[in-house]
Amino acid sequence: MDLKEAAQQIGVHYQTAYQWVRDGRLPAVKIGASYHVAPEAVEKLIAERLTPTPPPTRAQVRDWDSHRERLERLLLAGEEAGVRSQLDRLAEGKVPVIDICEQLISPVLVHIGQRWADGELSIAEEHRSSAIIERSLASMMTNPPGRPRGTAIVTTPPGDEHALPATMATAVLRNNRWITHHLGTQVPKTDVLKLARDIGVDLVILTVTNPVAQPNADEVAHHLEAHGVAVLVGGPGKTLRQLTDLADSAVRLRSLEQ
Ligand code: B12
Repeated sequence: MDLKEAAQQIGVHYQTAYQWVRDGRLPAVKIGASYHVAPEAVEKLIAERLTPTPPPTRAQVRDWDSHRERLERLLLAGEEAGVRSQLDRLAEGKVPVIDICEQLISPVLVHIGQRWADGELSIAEEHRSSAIIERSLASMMTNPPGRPRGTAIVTTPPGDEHALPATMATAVLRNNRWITHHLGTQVPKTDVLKLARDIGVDLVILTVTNPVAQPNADEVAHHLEAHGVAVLVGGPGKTLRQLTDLADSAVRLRSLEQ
């Protein structure tokens, strides 16, 4: 069958199937100007996508409390090198990025936010801490080798300037072998839709931290869903574990529906 038919059977956009041909995941032969795929290769790929991947070996941290205290102290002292080495050492010790985000970075940010709201910390101290975390997260944007679980866009809805939770979502998805297009914050819904279609993503993730932006997130989600794009909307207090579970389920469900 040709690549367009193969993409339809697998339940992905043509561009995604094309990408898989390019990176060798979907064997194909080029006849003239178009690619052709054996039906067995398509069936094998569908079966692979339906099989849950075993969780990687994870290192455990016994004392998150002392890590949190240390991170908060370093952030509030503006000691960026110390923050980097604390986070890098955890990552090099095979602590999963999701644990580093959920057990360490998020609770410390929540605590700093609370201390700012209570008037105990200045805006400058909060901003400096957030900026250090933003730069430190860059080293966690790794894509482990292996078959990608799917392709996603991550952004925030208009009205939500909180970039860090979206960056954490991207880091965790990439670490979970999702091909992730990170758009930063506040992209208009028409532009998200156009990119989602151009790339042929499986999912759009809208991270919401500012509750005021929740209706905007719902509006963007309705717009995308009305055009056949699957969306996951976050919210304050929702976890990265929920995000990865929902993302994997969404792709599995889509494959079953095809
Ligand atoms: C840093 C910060 C900022 C920075 C952001 C910088 C940056 N580069 O991101 C700046 C200065 C821009 C900022 C601005 C504001 N902020 Co602010 N900010 C914070 C702070 C301290 C940390 C935010 C953060 O990263 N949280 C990360 C984690 C901890 O939050 P989380 O919601 O649990 O995130 C998880 C989920 O989102 C999940 N996830 C991600 N994507 C997805 C997707 C799906 C589908 C799922 C299931 C899950 C999921 O993963 C995340 C990580 O675990 C918080 C404190 C806090 N409690 O969060 C305040 C906080 C969010 N901000 C607050 C406020 C009030 C504001 C401002 C209105 C302040 C002002 N007067 O200007 C503005 C709003 C700007 C706007 N229009 O959005 C309040 C919100 C209060 C409320 N509930 O209404 C908070 C809670 C502070 C407080 N204690 O009062 N802020």
